[in-house]
Amino acid sequence: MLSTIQSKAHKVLHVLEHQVERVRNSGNLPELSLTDRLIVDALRSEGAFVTSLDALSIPSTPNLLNATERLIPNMPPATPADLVARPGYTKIAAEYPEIFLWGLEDRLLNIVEHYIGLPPACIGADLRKEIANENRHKGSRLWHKDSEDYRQVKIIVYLNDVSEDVFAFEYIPKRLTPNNPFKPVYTDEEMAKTVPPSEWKLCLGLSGTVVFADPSQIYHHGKTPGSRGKDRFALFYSYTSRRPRRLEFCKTQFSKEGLLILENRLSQRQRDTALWYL
Ligand SMILES: O=C(O)CCC(=O)C(=O)O
Ligand SMILES: [Fe+2]
Repeated sequence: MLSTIQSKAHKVLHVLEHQVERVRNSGNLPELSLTDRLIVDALRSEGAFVTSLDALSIPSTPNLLNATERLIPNMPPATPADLVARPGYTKIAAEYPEIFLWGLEDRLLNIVEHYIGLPPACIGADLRKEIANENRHKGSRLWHKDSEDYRQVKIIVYLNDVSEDVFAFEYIPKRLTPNNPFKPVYTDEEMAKTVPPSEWKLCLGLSGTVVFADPSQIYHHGKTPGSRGKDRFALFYSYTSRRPRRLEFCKTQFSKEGLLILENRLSQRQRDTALWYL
């Protein structure tokens, strides 16, 4: 009983500390262009924003695409559960550093910092091949919210065209997202009883489509088109604050060794963002 009260008090205190830190940091936020401000505003109101690599025009995008073209033919096979294949964070940092460096571009960090309200931590940079099959009830294929921090940003970059018959990111807009602390995950059938499918937002788009989302604020999942559909290749960049709600969970998403390989190529801000807990 006492420990439950203590743990609740600890959580409330942590939330308050975040709020105070956000107010303190509000005078230090970097400049944002009008278009980047639109992304931050959409994250606040809708919980997500869809754009493209072309529209973003990040300087290192050609290096990123060059690296993903080299990596995709060398992806490991899917996991035994046949859900997702990923090369591993250390491999990305060591052999395809351009992938990680893209996620540390100043423009992206500015957007993330404005939204989170605090200097960001990059807790993962990942290339995933999601396998199209009938398995709808495992891991991130179930509707869920991420729980690493109170505010998070995920940047998802599609590396193949994603139409109705391809694995895709789907979310519930923030104003409709269920808020039941006792129900962490929903199947499609359960979600349909709570939010009508006509309100679900399926993110489709050509290769190079970029989705910004706060996965801690909106219910979302990876929608499999079934075994007759097509797999999806996508990059996933993940950001939290540097004092996240679940520190241990954040630390395990990126290998220390992988990050240290890159240390000498990073600016001070990038180092603080990538090596925040070392
Ligand atoms: O695969 C997807 O589109 C969703 C993955 C997901 O839920 C996440 O990365 O938080
Ligand atoms: Fe998620």
